[in-house]
Amino acid sequence: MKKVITYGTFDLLHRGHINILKRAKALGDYLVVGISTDEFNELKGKSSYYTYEERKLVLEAIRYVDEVIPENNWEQKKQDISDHNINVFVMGDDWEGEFDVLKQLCEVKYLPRTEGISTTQIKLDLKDVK
Ligand code: C2G
Repeated sequence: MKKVITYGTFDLLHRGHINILKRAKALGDYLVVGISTDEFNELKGKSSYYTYEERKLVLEAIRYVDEVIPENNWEQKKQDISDHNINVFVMGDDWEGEFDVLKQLCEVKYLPRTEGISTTQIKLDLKDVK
């Protein structure tokens, strides 16, 4: 079984998230998603609208996602890859090159981001809605 992993906050889920989850799953048979905890989000300088539990509930309902694990820090990826016997690590290409160190352990793929949508933009757009 070919196992894929990806990580993210996945707040206010949108088609950009769905696209990368769908394409990540297509690279193997089983997709593990490391979803950022609220505490790690703060470390990332992000505050999510939905809590970790809410974001986890949503992710687990997506047909492309087989397992959701917490992402607590930047350092856990190597351990996750070995613990879960991961063959492919996937991220959007806004992270191009950032995780090449993981090439020692598995395939590393950066997939093109979906243009024209982001959680930040959704929040900004909603601010103007009366
Ligand atoms: N993404 C995308 N297209 C968009 C928006 C996001 O392909 N329009 C991808 C990102 O590239 C990322 C994933 O969706 O691979 C999740 O995006 P975020 O929730 O914004 O996650 P991020 O803050 O990039 O956290 O350790 C890695 C970090 O946890 C990644």
